[in-house]
Amino acid sequence: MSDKTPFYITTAISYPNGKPHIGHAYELIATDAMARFQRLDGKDVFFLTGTDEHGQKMQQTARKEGISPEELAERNSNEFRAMGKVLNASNDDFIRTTEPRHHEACQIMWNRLADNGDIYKDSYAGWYSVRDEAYYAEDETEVRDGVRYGGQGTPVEWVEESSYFFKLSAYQDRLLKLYEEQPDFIGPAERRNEIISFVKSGLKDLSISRTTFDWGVKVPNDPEHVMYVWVDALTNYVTATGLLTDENGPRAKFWPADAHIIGKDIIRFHTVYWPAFLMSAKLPLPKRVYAHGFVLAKGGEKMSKSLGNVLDPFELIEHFGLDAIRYYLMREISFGQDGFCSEEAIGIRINADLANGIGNLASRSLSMIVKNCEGQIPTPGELTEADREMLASADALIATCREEMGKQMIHKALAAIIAVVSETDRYFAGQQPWALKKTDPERMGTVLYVTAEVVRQIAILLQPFMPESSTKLLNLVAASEDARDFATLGEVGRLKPGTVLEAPTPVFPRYVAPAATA
Ligand code: ME8
Repeated sequence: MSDKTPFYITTAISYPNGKPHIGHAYELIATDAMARFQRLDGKDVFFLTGTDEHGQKMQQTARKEGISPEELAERNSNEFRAMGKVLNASNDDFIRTTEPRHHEACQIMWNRLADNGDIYKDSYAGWYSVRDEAYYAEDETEVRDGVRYGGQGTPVEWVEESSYFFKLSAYQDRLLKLYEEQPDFIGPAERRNEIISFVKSGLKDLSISRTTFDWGVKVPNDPEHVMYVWVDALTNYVTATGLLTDENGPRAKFWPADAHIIGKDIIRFHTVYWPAFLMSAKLPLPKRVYAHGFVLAKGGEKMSKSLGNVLDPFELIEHFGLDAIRYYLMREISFGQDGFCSEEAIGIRINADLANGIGNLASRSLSMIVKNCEGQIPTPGELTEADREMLASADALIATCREEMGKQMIHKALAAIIAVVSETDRYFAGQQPWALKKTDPERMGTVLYVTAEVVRQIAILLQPFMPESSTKLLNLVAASEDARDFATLGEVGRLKPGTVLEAPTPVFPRYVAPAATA
């Protein structure tokens, strides 16, 4: 048994009705960075992602393609799994909602809600959006050019059928109390306010089963009904811990989740329905639901096939390299806001921060050590005020990063790290170690030692965001394999004088845009 604190983090599970796009990649990279951060910080991490394979949208897409929903799910779920590998995602499990473990967990969940007296049978008549897999009240829809659209701008259809209902209306006060007592439950704050006013405006009971199609988890003892896909989808987070089938199982300790990372379009499902289901099932609630923004094409347009502005994550990675893309998305877009992605912006950002920033700093300082200090980390002499300040800035970074990552402010953690890179550049330029070579070699050694030590700490801190490149940087400063986690930051892990360094090879090549073709 590990005595480390458990930390459970999830992405949304994606609909495999098509191939993964940049939005899916963005969410997985961000969640991966948070999971890696906590692992390096000594937590026992369980990081889950997967695919949401049931529902009408899947069934309709399969029909259009002339294949079965099983085939569609299998084919595209594999694409999502493959994307995880390409992105170097460190997820510990990949859940598919078509797996037997999940069907079993959903039925247990359903029975718990029923045992609590929260499920009744009636008939449903109302608007449904297959694209959103969501019910909309009449006043949440509008008619344009003869077509009725739901809240998120997708077409709705009239549905009338026998249905089980969940007594969501009975949870209004308990939900408002939750948002009040656990103010961190929903982030960012704007989203929290939206949800509070939505819940205050009144909750209706929720239709939670369908009879007009059969691609879903069967309702216990009434196989004509399949569960509403969101009941099934949300339950995945508990399924994967095994808690519902074996409360002493190896992963049961991970429930409740520390953070569900999702996009802003599905916040209502996660912060209204999900806590209500969990309250009804008498299960603890997740600690936080954080909604990130959308990745938009250049100019702020929504990406769409018809506009021809869809950015393919696989092509971007092919072109720029994985860590460059991971870095760009995490650094450039404020996590929680919408952001843009364009090839031009990626090129500018990675050259400024990576090639000219940390890459250049590492190669200049380390190649000077290799050339002028007999290839060994020099022994520092007495530290000046400037040296101490420089080291203090590097030593202070972990506290800032912990604080920012604890609030999902990924971009701020990265900005803090890059600010220290710039500070080190100024320090290095100001100390002029190349001039000290003749006048005061001992002092040159001290400056190079301080710079290399900052590079070590920055490389350690960059690991969650750019795992491969940071490993290369850590190899350049000859950090031993077992001294790369956050416990080695600061004074305790200082570089050892006398450690032999190899001549540095470039870690972040400068990006040169291909010449425009006429
Ligand atoms: O919503 N930018 O699946 P999904 C950033 N199956 N994020 C985006 C995005 C974009 N352009 N487009 C989508 C579902 N996303 C459900 C979830 S969870 C129990 C069930 C995000 O494939 C979106 O917000 O439509 C969501 O968090 C995730 O990608 C999967 O979207």
